[in-house]
Amino acid sequence: MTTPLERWVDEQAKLTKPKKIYWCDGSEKEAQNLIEIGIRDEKIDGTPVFQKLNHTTWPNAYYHRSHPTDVARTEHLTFVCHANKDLAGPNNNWMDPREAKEKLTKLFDGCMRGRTLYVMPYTMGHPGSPYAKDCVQLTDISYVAVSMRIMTRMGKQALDRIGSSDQFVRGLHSVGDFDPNKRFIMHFPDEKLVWSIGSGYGGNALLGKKCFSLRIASYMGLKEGWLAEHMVVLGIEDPQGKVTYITAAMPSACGKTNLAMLESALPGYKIWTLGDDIAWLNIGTDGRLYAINPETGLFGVAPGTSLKTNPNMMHTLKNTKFFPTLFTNTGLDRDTQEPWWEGIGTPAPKNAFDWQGKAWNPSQEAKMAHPNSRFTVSIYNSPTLSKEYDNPQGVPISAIILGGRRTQLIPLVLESLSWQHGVFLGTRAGSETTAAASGQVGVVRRDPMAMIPFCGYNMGDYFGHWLNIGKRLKHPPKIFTVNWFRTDEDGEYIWPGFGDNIRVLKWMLDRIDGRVEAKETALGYVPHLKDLHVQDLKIPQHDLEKLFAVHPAEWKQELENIERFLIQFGEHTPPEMWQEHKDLCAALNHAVKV
Ligand code: SAT
Ligand code: MN
Repeated sequence: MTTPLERWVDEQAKLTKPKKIYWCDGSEKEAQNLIEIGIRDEKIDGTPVFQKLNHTTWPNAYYHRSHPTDVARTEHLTFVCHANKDLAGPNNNWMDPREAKEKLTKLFDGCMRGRTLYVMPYTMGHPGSPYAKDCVQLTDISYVAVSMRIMTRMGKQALDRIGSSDQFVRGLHSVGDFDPNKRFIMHFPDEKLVWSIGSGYGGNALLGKKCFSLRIASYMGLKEGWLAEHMVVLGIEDPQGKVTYITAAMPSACGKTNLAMLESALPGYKIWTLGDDIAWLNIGTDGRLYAINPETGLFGVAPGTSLKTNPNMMHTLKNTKFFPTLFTNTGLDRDTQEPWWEGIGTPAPKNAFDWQGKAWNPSQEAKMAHPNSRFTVSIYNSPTLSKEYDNPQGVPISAIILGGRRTQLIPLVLESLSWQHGVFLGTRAGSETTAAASGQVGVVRRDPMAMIPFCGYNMGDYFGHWLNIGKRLKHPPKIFTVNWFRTDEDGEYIWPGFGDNIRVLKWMLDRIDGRVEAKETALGYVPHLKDLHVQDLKIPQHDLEKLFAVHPAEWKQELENIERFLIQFGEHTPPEMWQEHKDLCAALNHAVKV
């Protein structure tokens, strides 16, 4: 008797026509073999898929150079194929599922000729967790198979869990011929199915990540009463040893990984890492919100990562507990075989390849590492891993941070007046775009809860879902916003960021435990400056004030922009959000008058 999984793999093989089918067991030995295959047999444009790095200085590390057009998520080629366009909403590209299948069937037909089809059973979430989900991804490149071993619980255990069930999330992936005109990432939420072709890049190709754990899972969460969010999960230990757990939503490449592994600038405080990208949030029997991180790896932006900005990550990258560590599209020192990126904290090597494999010329303006070059490393290698990381129930959340990258307008930190007001703070969030997605960098786009590229259904309904979750919580977390990125007249960041962000987290703990009062403003609660532990930072008082300055005139344009954004969702936008918008307009008007 064949199982539903075997039948499905068989059907996909008939379509894609690989030379060979290989079932992954998730072992370290297998990962070593796959890397060997990537070094020896598989190529991208003539370049081996993997190169061994210097194992004296970077133990267990391998280098991967992508196809030059394949360096970031391609949101314009990403579709959410609900039967009905309205369900996908204006926040998603939509295609009729039949049309999408027809289009991609042609592209998948024979695309694995001469290649190996790797079958990867994996679980998102700890296998003992009631919230875990079983999945299978097929791929035709060793880089994706090895990455999935790092990012998910992949292998035999997942296969055993699936057994003869047909309840598993399906993902079919092929790099195709890397042609950007034949690159598509298609989601079929009703079938819990993803089809992705033409890219080997993280968010496009590791289908357990954004495709399943956010787009498909957010839609499952809508129907089942939970939330799948683009959030880090961390514990903050205070000098008394009490650990408070929080989550934080921030768009890609806005410092989530640094926050999740922050090295505290305040003595006595310590951060415990649970996740750097995705949180699944469920309501516990005690009426609190519980978070699990469904992933097991960290897929972080390399440029800017150094012993100064994120020492814990640098230690993680050199840890050998879990094999292997991958570097993608960084620069490469030709003499020492070490990876290099801008902001690593050591001088650029003289004799180096840039991320495209070209001899690097320091006199040119070009960067050696791609701005979205990445490392992939197991979270188990992190020296700050929380002892609660594998807790099947997750951790109880006391605060949710909704962040973004704004050089103007948005204060360093803000506490919401209520859950509903907090949802509005998330809804009205905007952020300047980064290199993590292809397209123009540095323009403000509205990015509610940092989910605009990842919400697998109409975002108007998503706002309503957040409101409903709040109603069901007996002990809702406090909601805060943060913005580390505000600049002064010279365009310099005012706030030092990184390890000093603990000062903002400490204020949140003080608020959660009721130790300090806050000042009510038109935007929400802000700290009394005396309560922000910044005295030793020597930031001039007027600069500190700038971090919280509200200029109602600047807000006029912002409010119009938010209104235009919310209008798009028509009747899906909950009336509560319009009420909050109205209240904010009135509060800012009042602020002008006083
Ligand atoms: O592209 S990924 O989704 O893997 C990383 C990111 O953009 O957050
Ligand atoms: Mn992300």
